[in-house]
Amino acid sequence: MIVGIPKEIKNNEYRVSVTPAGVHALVKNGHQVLVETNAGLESGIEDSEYIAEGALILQQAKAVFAQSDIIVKVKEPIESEYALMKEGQTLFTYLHLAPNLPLTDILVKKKITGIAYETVQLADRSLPLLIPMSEVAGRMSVQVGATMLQRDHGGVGMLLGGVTGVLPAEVMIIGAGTVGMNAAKMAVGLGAHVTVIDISKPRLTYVDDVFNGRVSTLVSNPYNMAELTKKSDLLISGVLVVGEKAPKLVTEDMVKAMKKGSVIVDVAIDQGGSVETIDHSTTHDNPCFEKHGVIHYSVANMPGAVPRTSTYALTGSTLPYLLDIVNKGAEAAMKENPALLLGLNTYQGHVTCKGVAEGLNKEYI
Ligand code: PYR
Repeated sequence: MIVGIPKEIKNNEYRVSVTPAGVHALVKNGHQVLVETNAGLESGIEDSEYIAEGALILQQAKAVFAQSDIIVKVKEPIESEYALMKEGQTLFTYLHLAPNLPLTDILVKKKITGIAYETVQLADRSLPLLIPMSEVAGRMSVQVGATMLQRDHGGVGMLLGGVTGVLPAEVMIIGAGTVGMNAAKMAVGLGAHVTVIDISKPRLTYVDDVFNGRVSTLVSNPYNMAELTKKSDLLISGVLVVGEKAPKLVTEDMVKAMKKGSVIVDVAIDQGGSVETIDHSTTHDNPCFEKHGVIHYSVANMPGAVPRTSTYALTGSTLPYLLDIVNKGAEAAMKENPALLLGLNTYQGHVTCKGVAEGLNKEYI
C-alpha cells in the first residue's frame, strides 16, 4: 500500500503520526511511504531520517493525499484539508467526530474509511490509542493549571503546593480514568490537596488504594459536584464516554459559585467539553478565556505542545495497528481484530459509530 504522512497543521500541533522506526517497519513489510517535507521537524525528526529508512519526501500535502491509499495523521483534518481527501481513501487518526458535524459530513460524502484512534477499544474496554495521550494531557493539565493560577496569568496568585505555614491549593479532578489518575499524580507531587470525584465506587476504591490516603475521593452526584466545585482553586475534568459527546457535568451555576481567579482545565474539550461555560475549544496561542471571574483553559490538542514526548508515546501504540491495516487491508484487519473494528467511525458513506451518530443528533446510522 501507499502510506501518506502529511505534516500536521492544526494550531501549535507539533506531533507527527509516524517516526523513522515506523517507516522502517512499513518499508520492510513492502509498503511505500510518502512523507510531507518537514512533517517530523518539530518532533526532532529530519527528512533525511525518513529518507534513510526508505520514505519518499514530497513537497506538498496535496501530493501526499493524492497519491496515498491510506493517510495517517495525528489530528482530525481541518477545513483546509477537507478538499485534499480522496474518495474511498482510508484515514487513520484522532477524529473526535461527535461534536464535529462538518468533518463527519465530508467523510461520509467522500466515503472515507475513517478509523479513529480514540474509539479503538480492547475487550477490557480500555482505549489503547487514547491512553498515551490521556497520560500526557492529564500530566499537562496540572502544569498549565498551576501556571494559570499565577497572578501574571490571570489566576488568583497561588502556589499549588502552598509553602510552610500556608495551605496548599484545592485541586478537584473529575473522572478517575487515565487523565484523572495522571493529573492526580502530578498534583500530589506538587503538594496540592487533591480530591478525585467519580461515579464509580470501585474506581474510587482503586484511587484510595493507589494513593494510600494522599488523595481524597468523593462519589459523584450533582450535590457533591457543586460543593466541591465551590471550594476548588483548580478544577480538572477528564470525563470521557467513549465516542460520545462529553456530558456537561459542571453547570454554569457551579462555575458562578467558584472563587474569583480559580482555574478550570477541561481535558474533555475534544469530545465537546464537560463544562457548561466552555462553548469552544481554544488554541495554544490563546489558550484561556475568563467567564464569571474563572479562568477557562480548553485547548483541544494539549499533547501537541510536547511533541518530543507525545509523538513517541503515540506512535509506539499506533504502529502495530497501522501495520495490521496495511498488511491485511483495512476491511480484513478490522474483521480479524474487534478492537480495531470499534475504531471504525465512517465507512462507505455511513457513520458506523453509535456514539458519534447520537452526538451529532442526525439520522446517520
Ligand atoms: C490529542 O491527543 O490531541 C487527542 O485528540 C486525543
